[in-house]
Amino acid sequence: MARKGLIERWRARLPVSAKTPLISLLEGETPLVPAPRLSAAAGLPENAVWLKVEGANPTGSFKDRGMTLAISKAVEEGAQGVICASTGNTAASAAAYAARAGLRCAVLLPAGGVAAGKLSQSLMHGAEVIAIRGNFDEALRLARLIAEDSGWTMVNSTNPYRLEGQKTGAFEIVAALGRAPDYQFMPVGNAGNITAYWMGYREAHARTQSGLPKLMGWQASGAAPIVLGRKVKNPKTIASAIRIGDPVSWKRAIAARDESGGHIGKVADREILAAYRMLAREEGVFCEPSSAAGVAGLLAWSKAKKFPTRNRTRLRVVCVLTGNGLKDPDTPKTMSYSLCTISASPAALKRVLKGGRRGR
Ligand code: AN7
Repeated sequence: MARKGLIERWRARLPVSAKTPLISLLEGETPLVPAPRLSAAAGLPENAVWLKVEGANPTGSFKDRGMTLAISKAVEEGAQGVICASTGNTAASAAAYAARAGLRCAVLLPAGGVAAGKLSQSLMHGAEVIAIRGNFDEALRLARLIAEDSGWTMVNSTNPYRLEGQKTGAFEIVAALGRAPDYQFMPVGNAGNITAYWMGYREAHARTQSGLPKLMGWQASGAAPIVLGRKVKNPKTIASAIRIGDPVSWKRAIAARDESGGHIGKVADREILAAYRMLAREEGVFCEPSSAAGVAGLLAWSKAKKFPTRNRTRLRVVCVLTGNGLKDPDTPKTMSYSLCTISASPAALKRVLKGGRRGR
């Protein structure tokens, strides 16, 4: 069957009409991959944990789900250009979909705070890339201020179409598992995605009684405003995508947490990097550090013995891996890995290979 973009696939459940132009790069329908080794590491049955690999979207992150709708509606409404502040992935996605639509696109990035791949994407797609001497929260305030009185359409998650598009992740998971999972672990930055998934799961449940997961959101310890209950002025974490101190969807994330009976917690950078490496080495899935925050949360939750012990054979747990590991080529270089340079001779190569495989 020919691949469809997500607006076409879920048209009846999205705010579009026959007049809405379709700006699509055939996003969505990302793989839901079983994770037997992660299941075992979490002390759960082999078939419990599944990875929603959002890095398989056209620009390499979940942001494409919201952007196809936000840019399509911006074109329908006659926008001249779109603007966003971003820790990188929103910018990369906005730049690509705006290029596709022939719209101007301005992206405001925290100077020095964006992974190299994401910056390259925004530049290559022809966005007007503006580095702000400040953090993401300051860049977002600036973008909102300017957008209000200058006719640029905001495509941050303050734009309701972004969350409408992102809710389709929940529809796909329900379709793949035949029901909602019992738990969903995911990173939380601006808190748009956890809000969108809760909308999606509730809508799916209203139609087909598919059940509702407990939503388990994870912030980095140095950037955990929702956990601390106060804004964080200088958020710090190696996971630059979720280096956010004043999330836009703060209240709605708390509602999603409480209505679902879930939890929003924090994990240390050390735990994030351990999960990032574990997924790459043992599951063969390379996500970006921020995406690994949700997996670190899963491992912390199981270590604290918080999963019920009954009915484990039916337990289904989804981790949303929000972005592709290739976005961030620099973080792996800060970790130990095996790279040796030898002369181009068979003897030298044999000597290296005789050492045997280095352990995990
Ligand atoms: C890989 O691109 O905020 O809680 O400006 O890139 O919905 O914000 C990115 C966030 C998780 C957090 N994982 O999602 C941006 C931006 C990755 C991300 C998040 C982001 P939200």
